[in-house]
Amino acid sequence: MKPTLQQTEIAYIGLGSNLDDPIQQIQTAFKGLAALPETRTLAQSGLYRSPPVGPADQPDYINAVACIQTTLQAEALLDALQGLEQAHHRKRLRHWGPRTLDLDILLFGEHTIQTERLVVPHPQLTQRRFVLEPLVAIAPDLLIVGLGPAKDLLAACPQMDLAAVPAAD
Ligand code: ROI
Repeated sequence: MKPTLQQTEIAYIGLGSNLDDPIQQIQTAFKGLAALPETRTLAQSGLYRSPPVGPADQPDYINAVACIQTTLQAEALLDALQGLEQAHHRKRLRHWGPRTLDLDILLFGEHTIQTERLVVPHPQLTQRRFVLEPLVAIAPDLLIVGLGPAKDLLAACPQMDLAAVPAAD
């Protein structure tokens, strides 16, 4: 029998951290993403700092977005991301509280997914400027399934205090 051809997908991953040297956490996570099996990184955004959405009594967050190409299925990618979070000794002290590393599948090709473990496109995508800004920075012409141009979502997204972190040289 012929082997089935592996479906390749373009996925966008949101990265966030506000504990244990967040800038370092995100930079290491970028490397971890690039090293995932069946996966290569196509683009990674700069880093952005923002105050917490949700409970205010926690440190500022560092956020970024990566664009990857993968032949992993969505749930296998989720497993791999959760493995990376654990490798960063993920601490999540409470719901909507501080965390060492958060890796979210924002988009997985043009798929809409709704399982117990995974909802894609990410349900908070349209509300979160700290996700949309880095996303549009690396994919200015992106069309999001069911939602429209990413640029339009960014224009409609509530303002927040979001600052680009200067690249280290
Ligand atoms: N707030 C910001 N600014 N960035 C995040 O990544 C982030 N992640 C979260 C909550 C607690 C909702 N707030 C956040 O999970």
